[in-house]
Amino acid sequence: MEKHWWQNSVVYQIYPKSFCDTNNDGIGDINGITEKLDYIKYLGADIIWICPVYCSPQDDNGYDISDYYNINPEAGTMEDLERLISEADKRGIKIVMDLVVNHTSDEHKWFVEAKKGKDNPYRDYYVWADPVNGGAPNDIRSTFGGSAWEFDEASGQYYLHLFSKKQPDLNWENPRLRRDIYDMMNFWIDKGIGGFRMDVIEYIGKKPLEKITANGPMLHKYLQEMNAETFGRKNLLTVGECWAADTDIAKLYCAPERHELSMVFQFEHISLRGNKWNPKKVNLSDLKNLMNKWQTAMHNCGWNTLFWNNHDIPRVVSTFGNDGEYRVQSAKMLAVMMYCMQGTPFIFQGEELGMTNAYFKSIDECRDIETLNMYKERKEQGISDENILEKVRASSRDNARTPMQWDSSENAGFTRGTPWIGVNGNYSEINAAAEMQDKNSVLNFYKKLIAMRKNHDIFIYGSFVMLPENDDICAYDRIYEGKRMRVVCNYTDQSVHTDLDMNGTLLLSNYNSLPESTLRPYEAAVIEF
Ligand code: TEU
Ligand code: CA
Repeated sequence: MEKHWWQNSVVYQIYPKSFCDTNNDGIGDINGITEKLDYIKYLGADIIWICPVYCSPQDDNGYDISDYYNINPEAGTMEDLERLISEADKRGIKIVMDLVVNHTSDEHKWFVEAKKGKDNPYRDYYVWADPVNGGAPNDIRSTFGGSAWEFDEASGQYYLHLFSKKQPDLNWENPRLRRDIYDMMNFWIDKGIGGFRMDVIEYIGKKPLEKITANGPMLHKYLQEMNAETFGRKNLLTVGECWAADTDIAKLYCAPERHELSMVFQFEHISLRGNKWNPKKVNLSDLKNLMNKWQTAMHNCGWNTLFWNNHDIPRVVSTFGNDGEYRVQSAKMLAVMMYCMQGTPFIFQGEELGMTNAYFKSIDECRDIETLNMYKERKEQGISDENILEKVRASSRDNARTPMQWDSSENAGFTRGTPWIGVNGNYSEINAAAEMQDKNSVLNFYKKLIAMRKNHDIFIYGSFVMLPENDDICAYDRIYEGKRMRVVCNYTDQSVHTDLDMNGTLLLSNYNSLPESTLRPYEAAVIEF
């Protein structure tokens, strides 16, 4: 397979609203990202994906865009963004922008026009349908609760919204809409960005009246067209968010000869937790099966993303690890297990500090529309506050969205104003300033791990062999040009026995010594043979 710059890169994902606030209005901003570029450089990441900073009424924190060509005033200005791109460039860092084109805000001018009537030229930019038996066209549900169809009094038709009512779905069957999207993408490409992360891109080929949402019949035709019309010859990183992808579907997106995307986010490992609001602890054998499946299936015919966290997912150390006694050890172990595989790592802000879930005490501390809608629905069903809060603590997206913990000063150094969402109470212990000083911190471990990846091609190009260990241990080899690298992880808080050969050179360990036949709790090591 042809080599690409994004294969040996490491991405750092930023949720701008919660990253760093420079004007003390309580909301993180673009200048806050620029201010922290040296921190990202210290960590060793060389790509930054920033969640949406475009004009938006913020019904879904920027995933409801009202103007693709301008920056939301709370986030800053276009000049700020251009400065971020050029300052990042000086440090060898590329900026990947979020592309949200399955839907817009209902305040986008296209939708404002579309609502004016059936013969408005923008009507067909969105998905409209007549009532059926006096009600919604069918029973498709919105991800954020309730019907995905909203009635429009004025025209007597329904419009589709797979997310909130304020996020009407775009109609990709309309070639004029597609042209406008491609022009917008080229506007951003011309600003010198490094690529796009494509929000719920799997929905753009939808056939809602046939109840097809993800993986619709035209999806890949549109992506091939998009590739040809925009980033195709520019050597950018493109990554699609694809909750419904299995390995065969993933290959359709990223097999090189198909000219679609560089890679996709697949969520099978996250989905092992089961029901969103009723998650279970994932057992290692299921996880290992998935790792093996993806690593083997994509080798030489696609490219994987490697991630545990993003802005929609609770903190990995609290879900797959142990955020109590073994917080530091388990955070490091999970990093080794994930980021020594083949693929491009995506590290979500704060993950490199071992930041934990928020343990909200009241629903008033939450801001996320998905969480608040769920709360309201369940309250109406008579379910108790305590019962709902338990679900929120385990699964709310707000777990990932509490402010970045920079230091031990008030509000964790995120803002000197009032933060839009409260800071996690553990910031005096868990913060970047303290971790930079501590050579055994999670942060410095991530830094070492990233440097190790960059220094050994085997992590980028090597093949993958899962070793048949018991279900407390995850062990795999990477093999490349006659060399072998062995990764060994204890997934439990107990000592566990292994007969694995670990007699090689230690490259990385969370106990700072070669493992012995009894692995210590959450012990992880990378050994070169
Ligand atoms: O997420 C897509 C998506 O399906 C998620 O809403 C997911 O199902 C949910 O978060 C699980 O709790 C993307 C963005 O990442 C998310 O932030 C947006 O809210 C959503 O699209 C709509 O744009
Ligand atoms: Ca601000």
